[in-house]
Amino acid sequence: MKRMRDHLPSRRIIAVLAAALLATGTAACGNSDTGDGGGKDDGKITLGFSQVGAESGWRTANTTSIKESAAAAGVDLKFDDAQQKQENQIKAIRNFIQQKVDVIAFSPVVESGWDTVLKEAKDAKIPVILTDRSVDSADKSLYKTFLGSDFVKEGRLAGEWLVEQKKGATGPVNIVELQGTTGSAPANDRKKGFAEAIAANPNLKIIASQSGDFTRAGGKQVMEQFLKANPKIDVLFAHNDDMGLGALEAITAAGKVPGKDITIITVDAVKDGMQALADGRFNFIAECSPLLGPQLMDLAKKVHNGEEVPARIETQETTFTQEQAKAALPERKY
Ligand code: GZL
Repeated sequence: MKRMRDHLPSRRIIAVLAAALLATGTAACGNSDTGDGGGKDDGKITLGFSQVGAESGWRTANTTSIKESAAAAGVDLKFDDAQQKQENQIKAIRNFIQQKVDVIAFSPVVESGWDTVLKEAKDAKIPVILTDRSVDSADKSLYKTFLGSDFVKEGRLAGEWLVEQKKGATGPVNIVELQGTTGSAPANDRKKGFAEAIAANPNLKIIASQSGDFTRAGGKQVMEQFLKANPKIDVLFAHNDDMGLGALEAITAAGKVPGKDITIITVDAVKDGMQALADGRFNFIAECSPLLGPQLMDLAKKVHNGEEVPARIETQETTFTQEQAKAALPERKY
């Protein structure tokens, strides 16, 4: 049988070849979503972010920083709020893998239980960035970097201030502690740093310590229990402003004067906490900055491009007394 092409005029052959090339070209373009993430050909990177939740003023400020920075950096942000549940974060990360995002970032609600899903991201060749909170995975290859605070230092600064304030104490100084979310890096580390610092003065004793889950409601509820069970409370150390603000309601309802009858030390320095400090209802705050967005976007682009980044990037923070809060309040961004 004569082969077809022997009968086609040369113009036809060129048209057939052109159509074939075009089809191949289109197919190649359509398959560009080759698991190298995004599948976008507009040069924008796609970042999947799993947020802890919306439990505190700090978290709200952190979410705002991330969303505004993504928009400013031209990063296509896929944002998920896990409502403080680890299973929701794991689900979100799996969705990001399915969607073949370019980079995954998240703030792990608790330290443990991440190796399996982080291995899935690694197998999918999607780099992961930890922000704000860290994980206790032994395998450091499961993520590219950690961006956030030194929580042990925050706890230590809080404790050192108290040691200085109470160095003249002759009798026991009874401390109650409102811990953050059980199992979370900030709760574990702030507790550790504070306890190490107050060991310098044997009069300083933690007589009760319980989680208020970083929320105002939790802080109020647990402080009510502390007040019922302990007639003499001299100091409250709350792992964040929000639990301290909730505790204020319980302290006042118990007929005590916050900032005077009970010295109150917190962490974060969000606007409402700084206002309580300036008003004399709090006594000292160790700052924890939520403004991680700009650095996160820069890191996301770098890891997507395969650039080397430091294993750990710590935010610069300070502390505030009542006088310092009064001076700083007008400039506070969050
Ligand atoms: C700390 C952050 C903590 C804040 C809380 O980096 O993870 O979680 O201190 C927030 O206010 O809920």
